[in-house]
Amino acid sequence: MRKYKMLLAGEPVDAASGETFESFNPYTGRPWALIPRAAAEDVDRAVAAARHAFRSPEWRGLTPTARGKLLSRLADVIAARADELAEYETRDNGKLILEMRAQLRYLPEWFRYFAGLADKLEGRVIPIDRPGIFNYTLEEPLGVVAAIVPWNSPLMLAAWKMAPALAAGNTFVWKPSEHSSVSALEMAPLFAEAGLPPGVVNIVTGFGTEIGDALVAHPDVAKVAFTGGDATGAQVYQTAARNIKPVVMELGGKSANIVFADADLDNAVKGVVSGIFAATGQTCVAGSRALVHRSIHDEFVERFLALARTARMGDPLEESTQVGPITTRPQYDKVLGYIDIAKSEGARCALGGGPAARPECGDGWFVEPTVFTDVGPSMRIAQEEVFGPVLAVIPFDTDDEAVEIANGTQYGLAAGVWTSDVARCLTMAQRLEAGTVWINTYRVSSPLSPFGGYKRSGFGRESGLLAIREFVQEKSVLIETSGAKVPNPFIVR
Ligand code: TXE
Repeated sequence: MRKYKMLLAGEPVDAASGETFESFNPYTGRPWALIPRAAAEDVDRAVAAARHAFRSPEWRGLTPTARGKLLSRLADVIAARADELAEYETRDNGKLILEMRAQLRYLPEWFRYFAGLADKLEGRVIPIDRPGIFNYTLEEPLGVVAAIVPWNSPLMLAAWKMAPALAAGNTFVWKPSEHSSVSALEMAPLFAEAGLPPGVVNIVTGFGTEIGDALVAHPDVAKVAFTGGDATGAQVYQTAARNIKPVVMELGGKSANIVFADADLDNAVKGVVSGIFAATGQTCVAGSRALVHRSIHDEFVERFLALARTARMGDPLEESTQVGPITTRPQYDKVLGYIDIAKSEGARCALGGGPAARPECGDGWFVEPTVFTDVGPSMRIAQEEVFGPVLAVIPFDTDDEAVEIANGTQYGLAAGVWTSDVARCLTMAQRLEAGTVWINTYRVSSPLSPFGGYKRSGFGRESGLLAIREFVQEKSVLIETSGAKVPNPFIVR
């Protein structure tokens, strides 16, 4: 068993209590690493380290250009370790090595992109309507940013928060998921290697239910960046509200992949398969509802099932594996629970529908790729986030009906559209209530492109030019330049 330490003030440390917990390999269902089990006092230590670093000349004294260079160096250091980090992620969360490798090789781009923005926070000169007053603004960092991250893409979802927060001059306390802390702790030494001063990034590990509140409520945490489920998001939001604290949050979804009669069916089938079975459906943007035009419904389903049946399950470290295990035991139970709910609601199970009892799946937490047809838009399987390899197929007759069904959930993270009609591309992009609309493609992301939710999927944006604005505050400076005497001091000017 590998035993890990947290990162506080640049030092590898145990939890103050000395307690640890086990991290599981979802492919074997067995523990493989020991992670420090932090408590509130460890959160205090982490925030104090970040607060100290925020005020230190080593960090605050850097020019934004120098800060950007440090982030570029961090990108290089991560790039050199990308494959190694990917392997740790696969062992810890069971996602395919091919996917994690691609993700980790691309991850440095987030640091490079925001490194480039570090010295472009320019402030403004305001042509103020008060004679004799010179008014300008400063774009200042907030202070300590706390990031709470889930298990499905541990390093990527952390990087989406860390890169803009550091570029803007904040310091960082990172709480990975208790289900996937290993890659964060493996990354811990890289910050010093890149030349970041100690305490700029701190990692505190443990259970959300034990340290989440302490972190979110901590008076020295200036902002919380959260990705996770909406129920947890609501708790985080409440705690933040009680402490008058801003948050940015991404809370998952129930994304619709809409296939029109004029779509290139081959592409659409592959796109919808990838939307739901890639990452074993454990992605916030999973296209978990396929809305299919009635005229092509049967042909689409037939071709979809034919392709889905070929999915090779097994060891996620094998490059030939196409569908891996579910990351956590509770999530495995949740997915199977939703399969039962769908059956009891009257949906027709056209594929899968239970645990995968294949020899290549060993003792891991595997669920068969599952497809339900005859799904009504108001069924729970069509409304609630499953976060697993379970697709609900819903037929539609008109564009209006497709839009109504697609928009008819509380979520609004992403949507996919498959059509060859340019006018339809444009109108659907406009009418869909989702933070991202993919047209004739799915799951493309980039540091340059804003990402975030509409409705219950969250608020604020990660990636893209404006993401750095989540981590700055604007200060307005007003200077009297005319030399005029202060007029009547009892009247506000
Ligand atoms: O996520 P949680 P879980 C959805 C998905 C899944 C469900 C639950 O539907 O089935 O959420 O997954 C920390 N205060 N998504 O339980 O609980 C926790 O330690 C502060 C969608 O894994 O949201 C972890 O670091 N923090 C999602 C992080 O919150 C708390 C990705 C996320 O955990 C806390 C993952 C508390 N009270 C799951 N309780 C997406 N948007 O992509 C827990 N945490």
